[in-house]
Parts: sequence; structure tokens; C-alpha cells
Amino acid sequence: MPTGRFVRSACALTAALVMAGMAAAPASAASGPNLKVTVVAQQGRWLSGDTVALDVTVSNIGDAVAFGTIGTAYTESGTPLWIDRSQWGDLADGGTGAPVAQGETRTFHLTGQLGTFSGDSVVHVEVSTGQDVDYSDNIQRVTLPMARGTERVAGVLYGDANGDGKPSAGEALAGAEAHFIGVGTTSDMVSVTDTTGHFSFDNLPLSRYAYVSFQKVPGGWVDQPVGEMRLDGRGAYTALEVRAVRPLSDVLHETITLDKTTYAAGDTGKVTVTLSNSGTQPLTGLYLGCDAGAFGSELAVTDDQWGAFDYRRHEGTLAAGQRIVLTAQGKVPDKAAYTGTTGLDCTASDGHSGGAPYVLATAKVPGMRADSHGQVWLDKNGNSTLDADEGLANRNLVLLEDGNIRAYARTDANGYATFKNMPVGTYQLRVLGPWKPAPFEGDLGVFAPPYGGGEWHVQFVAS
Ligand SMILES: [Ca+2]
Ligand SMILES: [Ca+2]
Ligand SMILES: [Ca+2]
Repeated sequence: MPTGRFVRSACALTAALVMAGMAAAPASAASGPNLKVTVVAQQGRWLSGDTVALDVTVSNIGDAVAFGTIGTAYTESGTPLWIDRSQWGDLADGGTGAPVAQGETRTFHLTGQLGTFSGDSVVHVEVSTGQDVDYSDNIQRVTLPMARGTERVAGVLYGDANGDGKPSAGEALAGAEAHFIGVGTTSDMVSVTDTTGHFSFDNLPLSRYAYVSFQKVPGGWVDQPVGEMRLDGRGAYTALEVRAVRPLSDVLHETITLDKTTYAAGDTGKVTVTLSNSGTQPLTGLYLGCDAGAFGSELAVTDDQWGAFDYRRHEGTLAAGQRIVLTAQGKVPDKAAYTGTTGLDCTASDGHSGGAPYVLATAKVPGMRADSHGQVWLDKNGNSTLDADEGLANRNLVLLEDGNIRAYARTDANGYATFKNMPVGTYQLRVLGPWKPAPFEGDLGVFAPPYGGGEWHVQFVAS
């Protein structure tokens, strides 16, 4: 029926007009709770893994209590920001919410952690209550700009001979290795300083934590630590000035001696440490750090015997030109009988200078004997791994002690050999022929069980 259709259409039109009119009316005109949220995001050029703060203010600008108020914050797009919802307290999603009275304002300090990079992070913050009279102010979005691009790290290494804290003529340190490591680099990168002391690394990936350190610094200079760097594309580290200072060992000299060259387990060994200051300034805050690499065979010297030089006190002093003799004693531990060696090693430090002197004295603890069995090998395929056919077959081996040959053995078809019934102790293993131990190989300890007896594998390289 035409008339009926017209009537229904008119009703629908009227309803649409009424709804549009309600939405356009000022919020203050409506009566009821009206939450409003504002968000201020911490400024930055953000990187994955960063923690970002969001200051959230929730106000009820209506004229009635907002019951059951809930707050949420989540990533709408881009790099995810992980926000623990418990930071909303009684407004946390998952609970029943909390009332916010008319005129009340509450603030929340939210923090979140950025996940894997996926462009700028758009964070949606929303507060809700039943019957909010104007929902348009209940949601706010903030965009966290993510850092992009690559970085350059460069600078100069100088030995601050004139002590003015900056590079001066003639202070460049050439030929040192600058090592860079940061998140996103798989191995450390090396740049050798040129004749002007400069080093550089280009096209580095952005990184929350990155470090430059130095090796093979010439002339005994000690580089001062470069602090942690944050590579977020600002180019903040392209003109580093890395200061190096003279080592403490230039002025602080240390010697160590034991009262005997041979002990038995249970004996008391006496240690003498001599310290002297050859500089023109007093040295203060000195202490000895002994047993640094302790593995249980050292003399059991208690630290209180060093008096003011006890590492817990840091109270040792040496005037310019002064020399001091410190003595202490300790028992030779039982374990030393199994390793054949005892002794003590001590670093003398002032707690802050690099290049602290280090000394070591050892003595023998003879008596026990042990077999020593193992393999010598060459990394024939260059994969840094011992593979099945890499034993050095049918070769003569020797164990040296202080340059003297103490034992011989011959390897089998797989590079294995046994030194029989050796006095326990520490030896240098050599292959007769055009080979030498790989640079990282140390001495060979021949220890009695239970401290020894395991199979060793020692890599050799062409000499
Ligand atoms: Ca509202
Ligand atoms: Ca200088
Ligand atoms: Ca190999």
C-alpha cells in the first residue's frame, strides 16, 4: 500500500534526524558520567627493546559518577608496545573496574616495552564506563616514532701526554685496534687507528647498546672506557675523543717471591711482595688482589695479612720514591700435591687506574705421578672444529719444562699419544716438526686423578 510505505519512510527519516541532532549537541548539555582521556608519550627516537613511558590522565568531566571504569592501552599498528595492564591498578581490564567521581582526575604512569621493529608504533589508549554521555574523548592514539637508518661511529685515540684531557699535537696513537660490538652485529668489527689516531665504523645497524674498546694500544697506554653508546640514527658518536693514560705500572712496581722452590702439601709457604713508587706523586688507595685465577692449588693466604693493602680496605699508600715490603704466609693445600704446583699471584691496584702490575710466583709440589693422554690435531678444513680425520698422525711429541725435554711420546694414526707415569706439573707440549701450538693453546697440566686424567685435544698450526 503506497500510503503505508510513505509513512514508514517518514518515520525512518525522523529517527535519523533525531540521532544526528543528539550527536551534534554539546556534551555539556547531556547529563551523566563523561570520561575524558589524555595521553602524553615520552619523546624519543625509539628502538626495539626500549621502554617507553605514557602519562595518562583520566578525568570525569560529567556530572555523575562513572562506575566500573576500565582503562586499556594496546598497539593498533606498527611496532608492538607491550604494556602490563596491571599498571592501571583498579582500572585494569579484566577486573570489575572502579568508580571515578564527577570532577575527579586520576593519573597513570604506564610503561611499555617495544617489540620487534615494524614501523612507527601507534598506541590506542581507551577508558570506558557504562552510559558515557560523549564517547568521542574516551580514546586517544599516540604515535611513537621508531629510529631508522644506519650509524657511523668514529673518532680519535690519543695518549694524553700533557694531561690536558684532550688530543694535543703528537698524542695520536696509531696502530691500535678499535673493536666495535653492538646489538645486531654478529661478531666484533675491527678498525685499526691510522697515523692520526683515527678509527671509523660505517653503516652500523641501529643498536640500543653498543661499545667500542681498544686492543694493541701502543706504548703501554691504557685507553679509558668509552661509555655505552645508543645508536638511534642521530650520529652522536662520529667524533669520539678516546683518551688513554699511562699505566699504573709506570710508577707502581711489584715483585713477589716465595721462601722455597719446592713444598709438600701441608707446608707453610712464605710470600714476600715488594711494592715501590718510582713516580713523583704519592700513590693512595692501594691494595693487593691475590689468587685472581684461583683454582685451588695456591697458597692459602688470608687477605688480612696484607694490612692496609688488604683489598677490603684499599688503604695502602706509597709516597713518591717509597718502597715497602709485605709478607704473608699460607698453607700449601692438599690439591697442590695432585697438580704438582703451588704459588700465588697478586695484582697491585689503586682501584681506578688501568695497567696495574701483576706478578706470579710458583713452586713445585712433587711426589705424585700420572699418565697424560690426548690428541694433537690440525684444523685441515679450517672450520675451527676438530673433525674425524684431523689428528696429527705418527709424530713425535715432547713435554718441555723450563725449556728442557721431560718426556717423549709418539702419536698413533689418529693423533693420540700417552705420556706415561709423568711427575705431576705443568708442561709445554710440542710436536717435533714444522708445527706450533695454536695461539690460544696454553700449557698442559699433568694432574693426578681426580683433578687430572681427562683426555686433552691440543690444536697445532703450521709454524
Ligand atoms: Ca567521554
Ligand atoms: Ca692532551
Ligand atoms: Ca676442522
